[in-house]
Amino acid sequence: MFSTDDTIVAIATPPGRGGIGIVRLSGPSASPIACMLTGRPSFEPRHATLVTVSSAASAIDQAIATYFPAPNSYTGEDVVELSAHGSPVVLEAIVAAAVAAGARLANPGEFTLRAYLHARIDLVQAEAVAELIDAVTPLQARVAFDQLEGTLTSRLRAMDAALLEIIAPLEASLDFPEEGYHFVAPTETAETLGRLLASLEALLADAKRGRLIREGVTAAIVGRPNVGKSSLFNRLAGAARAIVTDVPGTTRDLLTERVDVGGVPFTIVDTAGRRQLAGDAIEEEGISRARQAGTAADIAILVLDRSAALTDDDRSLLDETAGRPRVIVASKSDLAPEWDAAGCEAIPVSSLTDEGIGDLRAALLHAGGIEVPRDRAPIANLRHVALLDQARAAIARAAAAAAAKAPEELLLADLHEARGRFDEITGARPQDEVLRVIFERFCIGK
Ligand SMILES: Nc1nc2c(ncn2[C@@H]2O[C@H](COP(=O)(O)OP(=O)(O)OP(=O)(O)O)[C@@H](O)[C@H]2O)c(=O)[nH]1
Ligand SMILES: [Mg+2]
Repeated sequence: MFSTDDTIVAIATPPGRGGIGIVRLSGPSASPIACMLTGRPSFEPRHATLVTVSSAASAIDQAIATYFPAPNSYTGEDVVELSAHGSPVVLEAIVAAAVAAGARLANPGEFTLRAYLHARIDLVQAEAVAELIDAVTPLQARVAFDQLEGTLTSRLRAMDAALLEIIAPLEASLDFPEEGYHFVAPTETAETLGRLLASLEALLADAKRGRLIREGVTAAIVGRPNVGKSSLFNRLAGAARAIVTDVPGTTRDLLTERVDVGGVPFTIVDTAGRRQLAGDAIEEEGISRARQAGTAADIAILVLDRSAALTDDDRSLLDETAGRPRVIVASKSDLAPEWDAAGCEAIPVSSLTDEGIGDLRAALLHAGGIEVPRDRAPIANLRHVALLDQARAAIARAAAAAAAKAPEELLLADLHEARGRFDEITGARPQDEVLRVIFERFCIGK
């Protein structure tokens, strides 16, 4: 399934037109094939060379060829990149000419897979490449880049080294029982395991934040009619997406917009104003959808008009949203207040002057359980979280066994299991099925 002895080719730049488009060749024949396409005898390593790319039939385009000999290339194999004009027709013709010259079309993620198989990167870094390419906010990109730089890998390596230090004397005492080298310091072992457990738990606690950064948060704006929900929605969206009028019951359909709140992708939903008595069947349907959206969202943004006295509708919404993640907005804060926002921990916000919008964004991050990011990037990958959790459970068992002065064999089984999970994360013990699932997520040319 994972052969690396042939030469693969693909367009490495996104579909569509652009100034430049890149065709990438990787494998033992990358350089001979590029020579055939360009009529050159050879390429100087890592030198930009102006070439004319031709098929057997005719010239295709002028391009810049760069040759990266193995092992110092992205894949660890011989790689040639041809930067041609960014026209799909031109790039496809170059790929076809390379295939005619003996290359094979690359599968999705195959360049990165080869980088992994040639130990240029580990599995965590390969996954980070996909996540970096897919990132939609700068924070997502930073988290992915951190993984690419090997942050998680080096933390795992440190924990693995600590495990090995515990394992070595245990194994020795098993091998030489007559030497009396018996499980020397169970208390010390239990303490070291306790410290390891704590750092694993810290990593896992961060993972929730990581998941939200990766997958985003949905926040529904709810409130009775005319309190300024759509105005707030437009403010957060940075565009006049929703219709705003002074007629109560303006919004009927649900409107959604993706916005970047402190680097986290939020999906904000504008909903119909909620009231007991709807004006017509359309509004009634809108209210029913608003109720569903309010319940389904991760966070409710409850808007209460501060320039008007609170009503029964407001109070029933306060009850309805209590006990779940919510942010209360005291809207129209540019007008004279009718009630005290501090009394119900509401954030005074004006969609007219922008007052309080920054506070609202911070409150959204807080309600979503995502504090302003610290310097340490969290793990955002579910595969990593699941394996780390199994490692944590194994180390917890070993720590308990050490504390109870259990036999070496018992501890060793759990400690080896924990190391096995670390190895699975970094791909030191690859499984074809895992690799297939990971690399399928890539697009072709990556
Ligand atoms: N002074 C002031 N007026 C506002 C503010 N926000 C909204 N309004 C006005 O309040 C009225 C209702 O605004 P909308 O945003 O349509 O309110 P809504 O909650 O979406 O209303 P429905 O869709 O009918 O439920 C409009 O006349 C807005 O101009 C604000 O911050 N300050
Ligand atoms: Mg509205």
